[in-house]
Amino acid sequence: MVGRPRLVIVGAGIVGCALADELTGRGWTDVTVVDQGPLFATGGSSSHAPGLVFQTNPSKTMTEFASYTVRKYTELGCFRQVGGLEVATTPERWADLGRKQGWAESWGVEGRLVDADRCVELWPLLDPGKVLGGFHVPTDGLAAAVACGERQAARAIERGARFLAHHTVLGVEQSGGRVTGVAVEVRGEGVEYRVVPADVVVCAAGFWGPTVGAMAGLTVPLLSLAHQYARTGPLPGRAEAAAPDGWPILRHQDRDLYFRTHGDRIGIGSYAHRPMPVAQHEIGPKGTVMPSVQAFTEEDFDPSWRDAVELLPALKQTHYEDGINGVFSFTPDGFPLIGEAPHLDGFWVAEAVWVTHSAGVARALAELLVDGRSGSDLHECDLNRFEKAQLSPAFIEERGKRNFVEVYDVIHPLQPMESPRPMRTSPFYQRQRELGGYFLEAAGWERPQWFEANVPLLEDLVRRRRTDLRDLPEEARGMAVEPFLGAAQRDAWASRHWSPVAAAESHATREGVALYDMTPLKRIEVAGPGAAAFLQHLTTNNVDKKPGSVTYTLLLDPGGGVRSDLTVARLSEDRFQVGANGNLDLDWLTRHAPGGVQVRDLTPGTCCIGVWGPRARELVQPLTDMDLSHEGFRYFTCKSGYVAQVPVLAMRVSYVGELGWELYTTADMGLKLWDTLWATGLPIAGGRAAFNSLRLEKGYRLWGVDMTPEHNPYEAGLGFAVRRDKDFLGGDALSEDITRKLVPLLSTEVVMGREPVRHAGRTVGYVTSAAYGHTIQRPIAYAWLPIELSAPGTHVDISYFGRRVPAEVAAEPLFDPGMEKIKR
Ligand code: FAD
Ligand code: THG
Repeated sequence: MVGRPRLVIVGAGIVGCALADELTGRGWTDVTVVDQGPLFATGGSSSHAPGLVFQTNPSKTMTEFASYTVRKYTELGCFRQVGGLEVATTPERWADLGRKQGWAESWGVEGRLVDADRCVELWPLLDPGKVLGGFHVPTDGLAAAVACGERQAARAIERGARFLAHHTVLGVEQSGGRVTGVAVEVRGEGVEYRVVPADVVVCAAGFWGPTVGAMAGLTVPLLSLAHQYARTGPLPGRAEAAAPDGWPILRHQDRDLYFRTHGDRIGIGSYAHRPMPVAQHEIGPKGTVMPSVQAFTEEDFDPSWRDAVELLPALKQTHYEDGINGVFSFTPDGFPLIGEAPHLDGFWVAEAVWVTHSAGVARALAELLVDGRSGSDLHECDLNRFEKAQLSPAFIEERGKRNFVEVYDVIHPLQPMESPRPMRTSPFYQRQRELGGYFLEAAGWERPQWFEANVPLLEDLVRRRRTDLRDLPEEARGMAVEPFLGAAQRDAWASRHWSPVAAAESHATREGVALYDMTPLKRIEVAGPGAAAFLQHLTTNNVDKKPGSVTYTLLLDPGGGVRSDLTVARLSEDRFQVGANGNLDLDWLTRHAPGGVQVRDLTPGTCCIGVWGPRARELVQPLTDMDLSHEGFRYFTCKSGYVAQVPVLAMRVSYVGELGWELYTTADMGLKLWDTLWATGLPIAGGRAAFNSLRLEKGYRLWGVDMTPEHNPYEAGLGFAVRRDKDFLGGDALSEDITRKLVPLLSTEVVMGREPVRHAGRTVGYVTSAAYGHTIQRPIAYAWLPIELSAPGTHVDISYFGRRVPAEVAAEPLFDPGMEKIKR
């Protein structure tokens, strides 16, 4: 954008105000914020939020958003750092608080596990007999949402921004695929209509987002839900003197409750009630003072009141008063929505943002607008992360409700939502069911973790192992089996959604041949006369090779951060098939494609089987005329042909690090392909648990987990995919001078990811992916560490549920460094 663009922000809630401040602070001062309500208690969610800010979140980005919000609002004087306390009343929650402490430590928030006595010291009304312990974060606290909005607005106004009350946006003006302004209704003496011109419009309309989005033809995937909040009458026993600012904000997640003090009263919020969706057209009639407040339904609150009294017996002395059913936004996955409309340039959203993350989100969006990139990794929050199949009103409603219900649940990192499922199924789904597949979900796809049909393989593996150990006494033999399977190195938590069958599938892949359903892998066609030049400009490696070539390459953002890693297969002079990581890649390619280059999502209409293992050639060669010899079909090349009756595109690529091919065909022929390969009697079916173990042994990164836009290719160990002798997006910003590195750790226990890594008592990094390496017989954890601690042999500790797990940096790859298994 040249010069100073004219911006209109729709909504003067805490998000709109924070954004006006962040933008004007970066020199974009031509900012107009319009709100249908009065300023600054506009009637939106911010007007009612009790403003609790708990910073700790499984997501690094969300935690950083919250920490920035705390810092900023503390400076602005609208935040009280009373601390945050989460109490456990069940052993499961108590254990989970240990996990939470790990996230806080990984993401740089100071927090401690405290015993029941300390909990009662912090919150004297707690029943000491109920509480097992707590997690205390001294820097958490209370944001006065309206005041924070107002103070940020004041700074923005000083720099030239305008805030217009009683301006209701009724339409989004556009021309030639670009936004040009908003049409507003102005209510003053009378009613007036006019257009506010703009180069950029940001929708920060809170739970009205879907309505404003619709004016621009955009689906804003959030559901407005009512949530209950009430205050007690005065409590004589509240010791003001001890904590003049109030006691810490308190969570009782085992009962879906949170608490704060309001002077001598206690505020109680509940997520325990039934989901109460509010349709967009039911939102408080225009002109009502507080559209975000619905009538309080006591019968929904009563069970929560009883739970509150049980935790805080002193509440018996009083009752609840002035309750509300307050409305705010829930998205299908709980993350906010940040980004630009795919089809309308200049129309942005900052939606479904809590007070907790408001300043952080605003900063990130301001960076995106002004610099073209944010210092934060926004992939979890990107507006365009959802698949088309995840944008139906029915899906948004069902997942929004599930997120409300699960908001305080202990959620395992692999645990999918229960409904709506199944959504997307590959053509092999029927067969996978018949094989006893244990399904989890990703991007809407049902993905088998392992197959119960492989239990005999497991039994066979155990028999072989016992035979290998026949010289040992019987007792020792028994003891040696569990560790061999990677079962003894995991606790009950790491054993969830896992089975030792994965060990058998993993060994069968390394020794025989296995079929892996790669259908969920995003496939994008890039075609047209400028396709080669376009991909050459957008990615880091040289993709302008002969038709039939396949190249591993990276997408970078303008700051050199890794946006994705891709395989680019050149099918013909002007046609490429890109193997990608998700919808964000489709969005990125579509957005950057010049006229004449078509970008198309092939995923739903096609499918893919990875046929991998030393016997892959023996399996496929008899079924095809394609020459599958090592010389006839080189590593990282592709060919079109037939496998029996099935037309396929075959790509000699393997994310598990074995000989083999990815075989692509159209959805209609998918089942035929599976059955044809299966009928040979050679392969087994492999699931994602084995897959993940195999790829970690090879050191193949998983984008979004191992590396994100926060990291450059050299830090991520992907410098080999960068060609410095060509021009590409993000290349100018790249530096090989690095201070941190992604490295493999070998440890004694299987961890899950996101755990802090310590060295000499100091937190030095965090784990990304982890698995048991069945071939190398060691638990593997990839981790980010400072460069001075990245040398193989360095000893560190992983903190797992507060327990110290010793680990050692290893050289990579951990398996087949000479590539002998792949290139033969
Ligand atoms: P809003 O504050 O709703 O602002 C959106 C603005 O857009 C409104 O002012 C509205 O008038 C305006 N607008 C909409 N449509 C138009 C239009 N067509 N034209 C012009 N203007 C328009 N979060 C926490 O972090 N901690 C908590 O403890 C917490 N507790 C909560 C308790 C309750 C009872 C509720 C209701 C919410 C709570 N939240 C909490 C959530 C939090 O309040 C919201 O997520 C946050 O305030 C949203 O801010 P916003 O600026 O996006 O939306
Ligand atoms: N298959 C295909 N496309 C993909 C993936 C895939 N795109 C997204 C994601 N997975 C990309 N990730 C990888 C990671 C590693 C490799 C392939 C895809 C890989 N790397 C080799 C190595 O690092 O040794 C070869 C690299 C090279 O020769 O340049 O195989 O699974 N279609």
